[in-house]
Amino acid sequence: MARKKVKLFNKILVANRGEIALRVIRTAKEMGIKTVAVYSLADADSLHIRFADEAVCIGPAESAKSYLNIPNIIAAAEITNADAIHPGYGFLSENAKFSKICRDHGIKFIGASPEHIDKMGDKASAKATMREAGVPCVPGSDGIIDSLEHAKKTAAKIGYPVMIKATAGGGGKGMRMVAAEDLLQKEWDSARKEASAAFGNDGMYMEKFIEEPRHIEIQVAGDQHGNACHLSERDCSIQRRHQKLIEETPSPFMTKELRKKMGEASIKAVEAIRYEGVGTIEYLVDKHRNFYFMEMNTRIQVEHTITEEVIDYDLIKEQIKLAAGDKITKKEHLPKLHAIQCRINAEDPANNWRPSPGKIEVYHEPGGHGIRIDTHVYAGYTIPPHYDSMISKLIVVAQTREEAIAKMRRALDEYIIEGIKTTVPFHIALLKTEAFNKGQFTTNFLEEWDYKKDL
Ligand code: MV4
Repeated sequence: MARKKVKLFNKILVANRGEIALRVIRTAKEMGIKTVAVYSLADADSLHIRFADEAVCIGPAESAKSYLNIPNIIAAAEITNADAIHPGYGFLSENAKFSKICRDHGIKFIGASPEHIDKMGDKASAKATMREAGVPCVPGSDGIIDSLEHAKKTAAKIGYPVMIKATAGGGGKGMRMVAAEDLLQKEWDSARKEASAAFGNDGMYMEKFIEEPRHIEIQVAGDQHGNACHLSERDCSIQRRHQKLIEETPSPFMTKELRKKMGEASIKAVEAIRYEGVGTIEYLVDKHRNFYFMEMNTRIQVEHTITEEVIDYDLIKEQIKLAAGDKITKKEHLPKLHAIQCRINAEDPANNWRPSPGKIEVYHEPGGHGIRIDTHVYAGYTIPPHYDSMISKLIVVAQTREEAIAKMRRALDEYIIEGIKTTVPFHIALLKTEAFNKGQFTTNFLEEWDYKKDL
């Protein structure tokens, strides 16, 4: 993807934990770049500390006092003489203030600029920017709606059902479907209250409600010279409460023509804002294969792995090279294989997905051709209760979708994790469903399938 020789960094501080911290450390090591791990007191036994060249404790278990503690992280970078910081995903990865503070300290933030984070973080203005760039968007309000009256007028114009969304939102918070006008006031008030409490910003916008959509996202990258490329799609339609559970590429719904259109729209988006680094453009795709811009993620994502497997690029390596000034020379990268990722969470799907932290007593990973596991856990490891419940990503790659599904089933059967509850039984059941095997699913899949009886 990026191809010119550039001066790389000497030392990268990884401002994250868990599998993604390890993921970044591994690539940095292969590139001959030194690494610094930071950790909270709850993570003293974590592998990212063992595999990094240096490690600095940045605070107590609570994220707010450690992995979100900007002064302590900057101090750790200065003490260790790190010239770049990789934020991973979550935590400070899309924090404009942190990106700016890194810049002000002469530390390269291997992520988006504060300007790009701000521009895409406000969803109504991100949408306006994308529409301007010629990216298809869901019909709806022109920006923020300032009153209930204005909301009523807009909804009458676009037609029910409508979706009201918080401009500071994303990931579904402060979002409401409204089926008819008599329900508008109630949903309007409750969505605004929720947005105000969650983000301190109750700005709302409105869209036509897209029924039974798919969530298909395009991996993109931009360099510091104005060039952009896309690396095809990922289908992330199967989610629970806006948490992705399984991702695959290519999407079983994709066609050559649609990929070309979505890829070209995504390149236009990156070029229009002169985005630098790796990112993802999320779309809703309706049953007629119309696609609509939803959001842009200005970070490396959990599911970047499946793109790596089918395009044959190390995206963390490309991200580091782009941050160092490397040039993009090829605009379009098409999938050569089929990859699927199951997120293994320490949660009990039979018990309302209750978190299940604790000690892993027995641990055995599947192996063999086409299997990849990205994880920080091991036998005897204790999962702390303070953080995200994802403990492992099981990724398979094969020539066809059918072979990838067969391989994933075999791998899930071999995956032994005892002492805690995990989402492994859920994935085993999911891979038996007719809908998944036929590739016929939408974002409503989990509401329609009574998975508890199949666990
Ligand atoms: C929508 C939509 C239907 N119509 N917008 C959910 C999270 C946020 N990123 C946007 N979301 C949606 N926006 C319109 N106009 C349905 C969803 C949605 C959804 C989207 C992707 C993946 C899973 C989802 C689950 C429920 C709702």
